[in-house]
Amino acid sequence: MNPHALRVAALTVGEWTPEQTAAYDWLAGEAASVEAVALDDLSPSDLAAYDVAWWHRDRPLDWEAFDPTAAAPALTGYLEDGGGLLLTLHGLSAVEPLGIDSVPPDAVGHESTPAPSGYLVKRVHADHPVFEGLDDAFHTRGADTDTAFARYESVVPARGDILAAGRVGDDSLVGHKPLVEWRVGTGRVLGAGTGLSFSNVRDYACAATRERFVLNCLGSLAGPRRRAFTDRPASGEGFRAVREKLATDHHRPGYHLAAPAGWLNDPNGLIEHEGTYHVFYQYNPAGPYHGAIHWGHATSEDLLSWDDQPVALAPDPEGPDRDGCWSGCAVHDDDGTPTILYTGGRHRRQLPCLATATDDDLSGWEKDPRNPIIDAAPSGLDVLETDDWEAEFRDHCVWKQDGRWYQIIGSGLHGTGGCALLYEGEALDDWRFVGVLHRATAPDAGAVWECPELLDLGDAQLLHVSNYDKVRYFLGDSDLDAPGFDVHESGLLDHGDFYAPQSLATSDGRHLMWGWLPEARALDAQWEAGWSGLLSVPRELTTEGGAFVQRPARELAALRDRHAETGDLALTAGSHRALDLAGNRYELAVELDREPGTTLELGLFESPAGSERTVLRWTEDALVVDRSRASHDDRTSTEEQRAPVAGDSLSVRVFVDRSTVEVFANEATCLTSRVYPTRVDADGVTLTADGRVEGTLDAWELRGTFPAGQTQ
Ligand code: DQQ
Repeated sequence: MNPHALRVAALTVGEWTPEQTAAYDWLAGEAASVEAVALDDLSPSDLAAYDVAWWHRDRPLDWEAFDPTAAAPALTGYLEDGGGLLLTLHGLSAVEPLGIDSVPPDAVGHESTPAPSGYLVKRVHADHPVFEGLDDAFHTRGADTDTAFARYESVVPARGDILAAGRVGDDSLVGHKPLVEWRVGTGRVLGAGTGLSFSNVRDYACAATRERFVLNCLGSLAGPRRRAFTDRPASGEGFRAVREKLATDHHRPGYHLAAPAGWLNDPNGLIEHEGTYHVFYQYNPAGPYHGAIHWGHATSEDLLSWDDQPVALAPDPEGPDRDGCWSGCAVHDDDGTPTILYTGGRHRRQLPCLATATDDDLSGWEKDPRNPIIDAAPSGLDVLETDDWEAEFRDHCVWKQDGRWYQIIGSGLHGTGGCALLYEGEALDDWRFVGVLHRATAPDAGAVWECPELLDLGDAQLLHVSNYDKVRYFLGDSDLDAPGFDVHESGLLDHGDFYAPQSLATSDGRHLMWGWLPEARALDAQWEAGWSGLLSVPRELTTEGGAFVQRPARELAALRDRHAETGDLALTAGSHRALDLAGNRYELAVELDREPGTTLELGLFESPAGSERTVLRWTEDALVVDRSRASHDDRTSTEEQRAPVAGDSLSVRVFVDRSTVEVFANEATCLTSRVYPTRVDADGVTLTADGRVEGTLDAWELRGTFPAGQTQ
């Protein structure tokens, strides 16, 4: 709306401060009218004559002294009828007492920064009118300017959209959440908690940006052209709108599960319930970085197409999970009710918490009022204490055996390294520590074991743990009475970008595993992309003839679309073959024999001139992913990845999906890689060899499985 036509109610409690006087006086020179309206005894009709209300407050409000009983319903009524409210600096703290959000900002005070400060725009909100005419990162306040502030840091609002993070100089403060938008009826509330001083101005470039930004806020709140978009949707249509925002990104996966936007890490709570598969995942709605962890949720009938569901678990500002709902699992309890056991984080404690499903869609979860259900890490053990945590003690794998419940929890022991702690119980809320099921022995086993999981594969049991770097597996037999794990074989589940996997026990008796495929690019590249992390394709885990087998889940065959290549493959020294594939969404299946001493190269993500190219190389004793020329973007990893393979015969399946490559060699050795060619046309695939290679080759283009957010 034209700022010069704005009629603004300047909200106030008591006398205007010099800062309020400066702000409202400035606005009086820009808008049609600015009139003081006292909040103390506001009545519903008081705001009817205004296009927008602004509460700029540079002093903390004493809610003991100010009773919002009149103001709250009057403001709510005004908003529900389409009004607009801007809350700046400490005004942002009013969202809770005014009934706009149950979670108020947790960081309030005064600050001054050594460099200019302001806001860093969140990708999915880049087209929001508050950012009209502004850069993706903009400074509203000069260096060394003491100003009041209020923002969300450790917590996130329960329902507001976070539009931007913080910025100081060239540093991105992604964990700061100073700019939030709420919908109330047809009205809107904007909270802008930092970098807005009108009385203490020394940097005039910042002042001009600040004025533009505040006028944008007021104009967009007042105008009739309200943006319907939210990145915290509750319906399929809402999720589609979020995915559409990222649709032009040629690195977004087409058949892998990524969050609608924002951050995803570990898969959690995998469960089949009444014929539907449920995948939950560690999710941050505030942006594409790890923080304020919620449980995202997606469902599938076929393990291929996923439907986004509303967030299942959110941190409770009053609860033991205030700082995050960390990893855990889901089981059917003794009555058949789906139940989640997860790790709640608060300050320096991480402890087990329970939640029970309240519906069969698994969309409603009731947290147990007795949480945490285990009060502390076992006292008789020297459990590792770190700067962050009183005890490293998290992540859960729960199962029932011979009428008793068991669980293992990830931990670490001082001086020894990672371990999996065994508990047993009569019920899911009643646990007794039994002992250490298994602990690190090799020096590279890691200081802490995260996300331990124990699976019964029939011939043997599989214990796997994530050791901050890789996922180490042990094949053997567990003893749950005199706790221990007899290891027959051990290794890595994957030699590349694959972490914190979890498995689903399907009703047809299979173990399907998904891992988190983290980004292999810098945090600012992730912020720009607007999303981070995806889940692997599901892997079927078995033992055959005593050997551990990992192969792509059989369901994946249904993704095959155009059968682009089939038949014999014969290469000789120096020969070169380009495959008939395009679009970086495909599967290759190759069976090969080679003349000893031959190296074979599979070129992936090749640009037309070859300046960008990722190479999967079969060397004498390994499969190697060479990313040294994978991307012109120097914020992406060039690290070489290597998985051992022996002999001169190789059976390999490769799944490529836009920025991922997953290699299954000889149904046992996996190598997952993230790559980010800058060019959309970097989709060439070639084979070259320096000796004789013979075999068969099949290649299929794969269909995408998300209804929206697809680059075609
Ligand atoms: N991720 C979770 C933790 C777990 C780690 C936090 C592994 O529970 O230990 O997001 O990636």
